Amino acid sequence: MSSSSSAVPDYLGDEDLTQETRDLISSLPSEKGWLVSQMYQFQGRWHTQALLQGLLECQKHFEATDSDIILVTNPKSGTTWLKALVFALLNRHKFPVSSGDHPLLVTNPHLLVPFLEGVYYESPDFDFSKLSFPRLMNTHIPLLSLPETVKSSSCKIVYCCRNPKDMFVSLWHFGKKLAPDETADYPIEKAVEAFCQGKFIGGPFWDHVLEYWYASLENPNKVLFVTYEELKKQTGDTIKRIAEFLGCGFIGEEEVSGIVKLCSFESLSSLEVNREGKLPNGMETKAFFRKGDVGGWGDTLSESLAEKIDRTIEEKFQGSGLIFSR
Ligand code: PAP
Repeated sequence: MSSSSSAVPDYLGDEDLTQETRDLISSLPSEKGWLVSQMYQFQGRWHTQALLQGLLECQKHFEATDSDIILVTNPKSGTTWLKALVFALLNRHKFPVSSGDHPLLVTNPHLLVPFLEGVYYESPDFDFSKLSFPRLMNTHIPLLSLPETVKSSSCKIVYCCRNPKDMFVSLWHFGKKLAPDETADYPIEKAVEAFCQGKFIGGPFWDHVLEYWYASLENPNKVLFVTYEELKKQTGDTIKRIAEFLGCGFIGEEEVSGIVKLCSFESLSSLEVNREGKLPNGMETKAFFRKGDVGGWGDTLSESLAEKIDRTIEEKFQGSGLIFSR
């Protein structure tokens, strides 16, 4: 499958839509979006047409097994990092983190952990049953749209959430890098407005986060909720929480610090594969590594835009017990 430009991934395009998807989207509410020309509302959430097709295929065909592990995020909330951490954790006996030939040293995390709806769109023939067990996969699919077997099986979900201002800013820069021509004339004020109305890729942001948040409270053996910020502040302790949740057995302090080091922003972003590599869809791997910090939104958002996001977030998360720093 071809990309619409050399850098834009297929799943932001619309070149390979099936007739079934075209028929469906013609009946869905649609909005002109930032980064993608058109977004469609399906089961209450806004999707790009390609990822919507991936989601529909995933709903139809994906069969979860009890040992599966699914990493869930909103885009730009720590997906790449979480993939690296959990891959290193699960494979620590097969690939000791201190060994000089660890797969993460030569392979981008996105190639080690398949992205469900992206794969169902870009490579519909991909055989998930061939993955080694326990299978590790990731998705941005909202809880209510997950394939039935993900909900009915005993598979585990690790959800990572990020401060919305940092997440928005990360996506903003990602989009600009990926599609400079398409995004050049789009004012950030308009993008913030759309984000706060929930009419943004994957949005509403708060619905995505809150449904997994409440699921983690109701069913803590099924869903573990972590944040990018706690991963930053207490990486080792958060890895131990994830390991315990996944039933990984004993994990020594040295192994934990080896994983922290191997998967750190500094380490991953300096590897050749993540500086100069490309994913099969043509995306440059360096697009997944920018600053990797907490609270860096200030260099992109004016005070009034930050205030607008803060007000929205406070209103939407009120009473949930989830609090984001201002
Ligand atoms: P995705 O959802 O498209 O896969 P994702 O990996 O969630 O993207 O987001 C990329 C963000 O994670 C970037 O944040 P920034 O724009 O604010 O800098 C990227 O720098 C950050 N990131 C990637 N790898 C790491 C890492 N190992 N540690 C910390 N942050 C990281």
